[in-house]
Amino acid sequence: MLASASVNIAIALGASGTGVALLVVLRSRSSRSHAPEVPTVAIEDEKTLAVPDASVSVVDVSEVATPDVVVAPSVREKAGRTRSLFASAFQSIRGRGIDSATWDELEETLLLADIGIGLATRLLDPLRSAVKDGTLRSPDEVIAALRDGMTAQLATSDRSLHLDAVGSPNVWLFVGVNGVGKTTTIGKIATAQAALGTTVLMAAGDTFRAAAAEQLQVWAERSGAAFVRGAEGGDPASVIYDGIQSAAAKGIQLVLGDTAGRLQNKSNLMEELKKVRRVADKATGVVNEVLLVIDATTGQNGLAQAREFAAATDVTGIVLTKLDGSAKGGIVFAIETELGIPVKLVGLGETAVDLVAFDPGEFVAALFE
Ligand SMILES: Nc1nc2c(ncn2[C@@H]2O[C@H](COP(=O)(O)OP(=O)(O)OP(=O)(O)O)[C@@H](O)[C@H]2O)c(=O)[nH]1
Ligand SMILES: [Mg+2]
Repeated sequence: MLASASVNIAIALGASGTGVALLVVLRSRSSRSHAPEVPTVAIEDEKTLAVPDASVSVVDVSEVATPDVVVAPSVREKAGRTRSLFASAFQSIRGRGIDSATWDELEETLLLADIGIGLATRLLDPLRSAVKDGTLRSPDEVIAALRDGMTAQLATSDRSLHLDAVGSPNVWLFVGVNGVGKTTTIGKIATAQAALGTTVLMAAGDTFRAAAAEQLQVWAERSGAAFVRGAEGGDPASVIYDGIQSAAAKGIQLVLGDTAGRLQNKSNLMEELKKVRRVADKATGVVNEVLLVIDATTGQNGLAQAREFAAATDVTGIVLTKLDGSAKGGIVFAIETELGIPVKLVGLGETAVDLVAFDPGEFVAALFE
């Protein structure tokens, strides 16, 4: 059973206001020789993770193949495409010195990274003036000033995920267009939270396609979360409601609500999400996060999506997925400055540990190294 399983600690995300904590990853029963050596701890209360109920599918984690030992990746390591975009521009500017082409090159780099024209101009104009009046003299000084300017853009957001320790279940809803990574993100978060000792229930509010609930169920099985689903084509809002009520009845702390990325047409999706939110608010829980999932590879399109979803639902934060495969990491700046919505989490791959709390200092540093 779970109590006898040893677990390994890896760096990952947490909640409760800090944004960063430890993730405990269940060790694979067939531990492999290449697995890094890390300290082990034991999970003390297995009962809180296994909650039998007729309407809730509960998974005995001892029967589930758990992921091998893995350390959460870093943005520096995974956001290579955005990093190399900046690196090659800086190399060329340093090699040539400051001239008129410097500004074109910097602007082009910022635009390719999908920072957006408005912010690119706001970042570069003061640097151009500073070079003219002699305040900035060398390429290194210009690059350092750009770095400061970009850091300042991300300075003020509250990036914490709200998880109250006591009271009715915390509800985090996940919204976003199809294929962005909502279901995968829920799986990653459930893994991290369960490992931190939080009891989790997943509610399969994506009733649009049959495979969606099954996909979520696999993640529930992997992470040991309870699971609630409805009929295919059923009412997403009632699935979320049932999930919250089940969690409340069983004392489960966190409900992760999946939603569909598409319906028969787009305007219905927004109406549906509004209804999900209204109904969730009526259940015995507190909706304290509505996380909009955006695929970083879509760049500025993601910004358009964010506008639409933010207008329909009360988005509390962004999960930016697939930063590992995107050169458009600059979308972080565009989202935060244009919409004022904090990027809270970043997806860096497809496995359970490939999700980290967004750390603006680390992100900007990675771009400028
Ligand atoms: N490389 C990479 N792939 C990711 C990441 N997050 C999700 N994916 C992949 O993106 C694909 C779509 O992910 P889903 O979680 O099914 O997306 P969804 O938003 O739930 O999609 P719908 O249910 O169709 O609305 C899957 O193949 C995931 O493995 C990430 O951070 N990096
Ligand atoms: Mg999905």
